[in-house]
Amino acid sequence: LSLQSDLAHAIRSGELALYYQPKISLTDGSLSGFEALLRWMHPKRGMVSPMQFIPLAENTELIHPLTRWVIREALQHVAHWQARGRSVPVAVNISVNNLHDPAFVEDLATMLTESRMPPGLLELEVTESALMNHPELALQRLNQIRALGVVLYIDDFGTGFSSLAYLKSLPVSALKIDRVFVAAMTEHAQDALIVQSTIELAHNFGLQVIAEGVEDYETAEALRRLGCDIAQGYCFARPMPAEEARAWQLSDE
Ligand code: G
Ligand code: G
Ligand code: MN
Ligand code: NA
Repeated sequence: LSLQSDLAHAIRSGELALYYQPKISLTDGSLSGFEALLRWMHPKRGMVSPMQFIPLAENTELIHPLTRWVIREALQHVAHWQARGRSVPVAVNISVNNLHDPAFVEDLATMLTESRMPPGLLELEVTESALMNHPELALQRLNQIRALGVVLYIDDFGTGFSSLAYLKSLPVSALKIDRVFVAAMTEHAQDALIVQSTIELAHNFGLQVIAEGVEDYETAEALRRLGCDIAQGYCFARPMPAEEARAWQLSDE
C-alpha cells in the first residue's frame, strides 16, 4: 500500500522510465548532451515525481538498486544512439548515499564495461549539498569515479556551502547553476550578479558552466552574453521519452 513498497516493485516491473532533457551549447546552438530524469508511471497514482520518491529511496537501501537501474538504462540508450551514428553524452543524477556506498565505484566500473560505451559519454551530477554532507569522503569517491573516465558535474551550484579551496580540489568538469538564480536573473539584478560571478569563478577554475531552468529566450540570450557555455530548460525542450530524444538528435544534425 505504501509508496515505499510500491517502489521496490516498480524497479522490477517496468514502471520506471528515463526522460531526457537536451542541453544546448550557447556558442553554436548545437546539442551538447542530455540530462536523464527519472519518471515513475504508478499504476494507480499516475506519474509520481522523483521529488516524492527519491527521498523515500534515500531513506531506505532502495536508492542503491534504483541508481544502478538508472545508470544501466542511460548507458543502454547511449549505446542505442551510438549504434545509429550519434555519440551523445548523458548526465545522470546520483544521490549522496551513492557516494557513501563502498561498492558504488566498482559497480559503476562493471556497468561501464558491460555497456561497452566510452566512459566519457556518462556524466554524473552530484549536488553541492550532497558533497558538503561529507566533503572528504565525497572528494575521495569523485576522484575514483573520475579515474574511470566518467565526467562529473556539481549540480544545484550556489545553494550549498562549498569553500573555494574545496571546489578547486574537485575533479569536476562543470558547474550547473541552480535554476532559482537563472529563473530570476532577468528580473533581479542580484540574481544576475550571482550568475555572472559563478560563470567567472567557474571559468577561472577551468570549468564549464551549465545553466538550468532556462525558460525563455531573453534569459538564454543574457546567459550567452555572460559567457555561459551550455543551457537547459523549457525554452529549448522539456524532458522527453528516449524515442523523442532520438528524433531531437536527428533534427540537430
Ligand atoms: O525532473 P524533475 O522534476 O522531475 O526532477 C526532480 C528532482 O529529482 C531533481 O532534483 C532531480 O535532480 C531529481 N532526479 C531526477 N531523476 C533522478 C535520478 O535518476 N536520481 C536521483 N538521485 N535524482 C533524480
Ligand atoms: O535538481 P536537478 O537540477 O537535477 O533537476 C532538474 C529539474 O529541473 C527537473 O525537475 C527538471 O524537470 C526541471 N526543469 C528542467 N527545465 C526546467 C525549466 O525550464 N523550468 C523549471 N521550472 N524546471 C525545469
Ligand atoms: Mn541535475
Ligand atoms: Na539542479
